[in-house]
Amino acid sequence: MGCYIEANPYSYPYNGDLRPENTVLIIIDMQTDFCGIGGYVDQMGYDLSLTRAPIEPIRKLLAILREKGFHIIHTREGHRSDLADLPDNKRWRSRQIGAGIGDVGPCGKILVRGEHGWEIIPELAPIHGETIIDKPGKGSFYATDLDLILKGKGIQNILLAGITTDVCVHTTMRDANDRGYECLLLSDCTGATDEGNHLAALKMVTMQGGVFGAVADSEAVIKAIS
Ligand code: C5J
Repeated sequence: MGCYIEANPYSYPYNGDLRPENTVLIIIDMQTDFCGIGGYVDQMGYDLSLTRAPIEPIRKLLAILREKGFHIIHTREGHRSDLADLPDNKRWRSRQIGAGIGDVGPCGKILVRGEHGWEIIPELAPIHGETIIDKPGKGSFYATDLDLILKGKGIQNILLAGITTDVCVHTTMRDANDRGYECLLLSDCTGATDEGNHLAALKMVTMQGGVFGAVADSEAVIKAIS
């Protein structure tokens, strides 16, 4: 008998093989730049309550998964201080909306490694032994060693949390799915800069029998593993 999480459109994981040894929670980009006052998202003028909404649900789930020995990985989007890994068009677009990546803002240089805005928020800070992936792009696999690390740990199942649902979380989920990982998007542990986009991103996953995996909330995960 396997262990399944009640999810949409199917009970996750597809094969019922859900164990701390083969399952990771990936928490994507819970950085001040994406959910803190004066950060990148705030500078662009978006509603911070939307990207802050997942903080409490993630904090609760994280404590339980840590206690049960699940793998935990955190990611941070950010660029080298000399901006050598920042494409010109990414910088240009961010300047169009008044939050130029690499430019100085209230939290230091926007989306630059080592700056205050780039740090993971204290509520969800990684603890000793947890892997941190620094990525220059939206996806967590692009120009990182994430796949190598997941393979080395024997990971089959990925639970996805973090921000933003429609950008970095989705890009990571789609790529992970193509690589054969069994993915679950956590609806209350993710958030976007637009509520409609958040809901659309959740819905997209559930098409075609679960085209990128499945969707569930954190309570369903807690219930299944308790
Ligand atoms: C964005 C992200 N939205 N972490 N990054 O630019 O989703």
